[in-house]
Amino acid sequence: MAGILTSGKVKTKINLSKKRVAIVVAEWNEDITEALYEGAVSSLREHGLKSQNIIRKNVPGSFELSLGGLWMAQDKTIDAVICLGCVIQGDTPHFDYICQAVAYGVTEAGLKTGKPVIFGVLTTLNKKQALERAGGKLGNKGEEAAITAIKMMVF
Ligand code: RBF
Repeated sequence: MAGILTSGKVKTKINLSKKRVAIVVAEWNEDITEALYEGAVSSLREHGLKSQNIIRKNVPGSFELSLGGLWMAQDKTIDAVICLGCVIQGDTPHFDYICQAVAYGVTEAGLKTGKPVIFGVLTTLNKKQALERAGGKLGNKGEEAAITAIKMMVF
């Protein structure tokens, strides 16, 4: 099955039936990350990926997405990795350390392996902002992460 990829006004027919994508999901703020995961999977399926070619792995928190993402990107059978997490600001500077580390780690995983490793991590000031971006009024950032993975796979 071929999907249609839209970029600006350009629509491209793509065949992604042989592509394998790993989705690494952080368990912290699980209600949010599950919604991001559902969005990513439905978007990949819409574009023609087979369900058996979408491989899910869990990590405890967003901080662990870097290593989980790297491990999956090192798998020769995987074409792209999507890292999904949600970091919500608390009363301590922990938020900044986690956000900075995961942004750096996800970048590094992609550069080290030469594969798309997508940053699908919400970094919000509160739960409301996260819900709005996980299937709420501002869409689903998991879906957007999946489209980014597809665009990079067909680069
Ligand atoms: N992980 C998240 O994915 N989102 C969070 O909002 C989050 N907040 C945390 C706040 C504190 C104070 C701590 C100690 C950890 C938090 N983590 C969070 C977990 C973090 O990503 C990681 O799993 C742990 O720090 C263990 O390395």
